[in-house]
Amino acid sequence: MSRIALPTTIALFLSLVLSSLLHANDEPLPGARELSRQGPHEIRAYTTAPIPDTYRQATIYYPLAMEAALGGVVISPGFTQGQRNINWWGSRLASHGYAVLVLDTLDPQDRPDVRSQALLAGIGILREEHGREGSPLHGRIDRDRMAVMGHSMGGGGALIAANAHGEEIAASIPFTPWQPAAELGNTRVPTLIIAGEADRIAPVADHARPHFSALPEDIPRAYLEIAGGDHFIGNNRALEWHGLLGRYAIAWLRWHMDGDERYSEFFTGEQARDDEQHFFSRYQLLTP
Ligand code: 9J3
Repeated sequence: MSRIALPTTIALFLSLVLSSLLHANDEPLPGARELSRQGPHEIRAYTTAPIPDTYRQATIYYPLAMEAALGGVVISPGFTQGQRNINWWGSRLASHGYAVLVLDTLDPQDRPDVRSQALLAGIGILREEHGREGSPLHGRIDRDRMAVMGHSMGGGGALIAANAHGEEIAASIPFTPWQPAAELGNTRVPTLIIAGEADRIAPVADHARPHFSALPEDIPRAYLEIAGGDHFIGNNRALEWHGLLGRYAIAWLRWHMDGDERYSEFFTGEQARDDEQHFFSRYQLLTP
């Protein structure tokens, strides 16, 4: 061993020890069961944040007491639907430590491109809540960690937003997305697509599967298709899927938005293989 090598080795070892000790989230990795239900944080919600001219109204869910800065998630409902159809995500994600803005579109029939504008405006609102005196989120938001989600045309909106304004977005999770002939080749945002095999409103052959194929090959992306799942597997009434979908969504946010690599385990480990066997008609995880 040269004179340089030993100190270098020691330094490398120490830096590894130190970086693991100083990991952003020094909490132990939860088990699959903990990630499949409400999280440890008590939550609150409010509707008094400013409203941009691209959506009608919104509710912001957040963990009441949490010292770490909060990443944000903005969520759009689908065609003719509203917050009431998808807001279980607000309380679920907030209880796991995110600030979550669930919106109502201006018109319930707004198309995906309008929803993409609403999602981007929601990100702006969450960022501004950080600086707004009197906001429950004053001083609590991490402006660099913002994600988009959406159901159906809202999922189409998430895909469009991530493709057009990826610099604003750290993770994207469209569920049962609807957007014909989506051009997604500019997407730089790690994207998890959640789909239902038996979706008759946004058939996977015309929507979710081509969406996944249209994403560039050099970004992290995952495709999760529930065997026999319909258009509404990610919505409030699909109680039987909340545990599983919540777990994958939270793990995706932790991994790709918060940068906690440990959460890749939830996509590659024994639980994922078990899910694949029992619940998925198709499952792909592609990381460059
Ligand atoms: O947001 C959605 O549920 C889209 C499905 C749909 O009915 O589109 C037809 C125009």
